[in-house]
Order: sequence, then C-alpha cells, then structure tokens
Amino acid sequence: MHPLAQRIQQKDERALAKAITLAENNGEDKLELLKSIYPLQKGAHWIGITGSPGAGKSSLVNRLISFLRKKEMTVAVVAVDPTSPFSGGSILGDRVRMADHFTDPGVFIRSMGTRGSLGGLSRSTKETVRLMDAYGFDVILIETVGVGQSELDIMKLADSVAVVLNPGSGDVVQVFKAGIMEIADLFAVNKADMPGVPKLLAEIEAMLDLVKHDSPYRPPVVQTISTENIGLEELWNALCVHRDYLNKSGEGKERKLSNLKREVMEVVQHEIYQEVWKNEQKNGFSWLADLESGTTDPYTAAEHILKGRLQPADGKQK
Ligand SMILES: Nc1nc2c(ncn2[C@@H]2O[C@H](COP(=O)(O)OP(=O)(O)O)[C@@H](O)[C@H]2O)c(=O)[nH]1
Ligand SMILES: [Mg+2]
Repeated sequence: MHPLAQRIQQKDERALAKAITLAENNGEDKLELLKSIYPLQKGAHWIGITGSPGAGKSSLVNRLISFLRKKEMTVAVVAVDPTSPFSGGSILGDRVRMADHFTDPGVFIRSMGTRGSLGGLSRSTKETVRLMDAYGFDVILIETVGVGQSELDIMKLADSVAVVLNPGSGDVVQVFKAGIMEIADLFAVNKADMPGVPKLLAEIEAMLDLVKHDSPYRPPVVQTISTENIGLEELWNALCVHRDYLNKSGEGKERKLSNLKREVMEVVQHEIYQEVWKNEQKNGFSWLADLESGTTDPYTAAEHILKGRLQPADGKQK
C-alpha cells in the first residue's frame, strides 16, 4: 500500500492534503497511490452543486456544511473555480465565509486549480473526491460554475447534481443551452427572497416537461434563501430522496459503471499523452524545424509521432 494511503486510512488530514497535491501535480507514484486508495473508498454521497457565478453556490455549500455538521455528518468540499485566481473578489468572499469551518476537523475544504488540459481538471477533481471518500467523509460537495464542457464532465462524476438558479436572471435558458438540464437531479431556486420566483418555477417545469418527460425520475425544485438559512432541510431531503432513487432503481450502479469506463479511457489517454510528450521532449521536437521551413504540416508531424509510438523500435523518425 502507498504510504499516503495508509496514513489516509488512519485519518491523517495532512496526508490527505498531500495526496491531493500529488494527484494534482501528476506525481510519479500517482497511479500507485490511486490504486491503494480505490478499495478504501467508503461510498460517500457525492453531490455536485453548479450554477452561474453569483447564484449562491458557495453560500449554499457553507450553510449545507453547518446543517450536516449538526447532524454529526462529516463533510468535504471541492471548490472548482475555472476563473483566473487574479479575478479576485468572489474567491476571497468564499474564503471568508468558509472560514467558520476551517478549524472543524469534521470539515475539509479544497480548491482546485485549473491545471491541465485534456480533461485534466475533471480527472484531478475525480481523484480528489476519491481520496476524500477513502478518508471517510460522509458527504462530498463539489462546487463548480456551470459553464463549459469540463464543468459538465465534473458534474457527471457526482451521484446527485443540484443546479442553483436565481429568479429574474434568465438562467433557465442558459442552463438549457449548456446541456445542464439533462444532468440536473434537482433544482435549488436560491435567492427566493427576490422577485420573480413564480415565473422561474414555471420556466423550470416547462423545461422539465421537454427534457425529462419520459424519465422515471423528475427532478424536484426546492426554494432556498441561503443568506437566511432557509430551505436547507428541503434541499437535503431532496438530495437523500435522489440517492434512494439511485440505489433502488439501479441507476446509481449504471452511472458508476459508465463513469468508471470513462475514467479508464481518461487515464489511458493521459498516460499515452505523457509518454509521447516526454519522448518528443527528449528528441528536441525534431519536427519543429520542418514546420518552420514549411516542409511538413502539423498533421503529417502528428502522424509520424503516432506511428513512432506504435513501433518504437529504434527511436528514429519514420
Ligand atoms: N438576497 C439573497 N442573496 C443571496 C442569497 N444567497 C446568496 N446571496 C448573495 O449572492 C452573492 C453571491 O453568492 P455566492 O455564494 O458567492 O455565489 P457563487 O458565485 O454561486 O458561489 C453573495 O453576495 C451572497 O451574499 C439569497 O438567498 N438571497
Ligand atoms: Mg462560489
């Protein structure tokens, strides 16, 4: 067993933090670590929370943490923020609000960088969640801004996805266009203290009629006011109902398996990419000069590299 895995099993929080960093940085022994961690997972409830910037995701996460702690459940949070760390404001705001929980050993909060391409972010998020699960948190909250494809991929790894919407924001059309409607397991109409709630509720139901009309599970809609701690009980109940549905219907198992399949493909893709990149680095990107002089094109160069990988006999260009 990887030494960090052993320490995580003994509930060493520093080892957990270290392991997450190792995974994020693609450390040499990362696969060894993940292999040791995999069977240690305890089956926490993985909950994705997504929505536009400013929708109140962090406020909800913060309230949900307090709510769950009162029920003596332990909570880990992965905050995935694709915005630049230099854009400032909201990140700092989140940090200040989250500060209540920093000294609580039953809470573990981690922000993910935007490191890596080729699905790198969703992959390291998944690895982080697995590490947290192995440590033994009861609930793992994954907060991410609902924008691009990588955020959609991140949401697919959750058992339950809560989409946070605000009245008067025109969010529903955005959510529909972004393909988030399909992966939503419940809607939180947050800022329910603001005008426009009935209109938003009607819009959500109309979209659900379109997207989920033949699905055996219809995502419920709960109203929340996270600044006033209202609606948390309903939100939590809806999440638990969804989890029961996943278990009873067999859909949970199905989802897990298709996630595992994707994960295997992601690891293979990544490992091949790393290997090729290392090799090309060693060869000093020999095709670069040909590109510069115009005697080759990117596609021919890529083809050569791939052929070379499939027949790596003499290391020479073919
Ligand atoms: N009026 C009102 N404001 C809220 C509510 N929830 C969050 N906010 C405010 O909305 C802003 C954005 O919240 P935040 O949690 O950072 O949003 P995030 O970007 O989705 O994480 C903050 O100023 C919150 O105080 C709510 O239920 N009602
Ligand atoms: Mg936030």
